[in-house]
Amino acid sequence: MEFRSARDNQPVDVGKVEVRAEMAMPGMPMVNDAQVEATDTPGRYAVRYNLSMSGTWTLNIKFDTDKSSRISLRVS
Ligand SMILES: [Cu+2]
Repeated sequence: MEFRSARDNQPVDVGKVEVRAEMAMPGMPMVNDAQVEATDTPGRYAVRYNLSMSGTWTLNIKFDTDKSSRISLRVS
C-alpha cells in the first residue's frame, strides 16, 4: 500500500497505518485486522491480511493519527 501526496504525487510517510478488512454479509459480518509494516521506502507499507472467503471486501484504512480512507477489494 502506497501513500502519495495529492499535490505533487510524491510518496508520503503517514506514520502508523491500520487496515481492517470487512465484509458485510447479512447475519454474518466478517472482519480481519491486517498486519501492516512500514517498508524501507517512505510511504510504502506491507499489508498482510487473511480473508476467509472470496467476494468484495472493504478495506478501512486509518493513517496519520486522524485520517481515514476506504477502498473496495475484489477477491477471487
Ligand atoms: Cu463473507
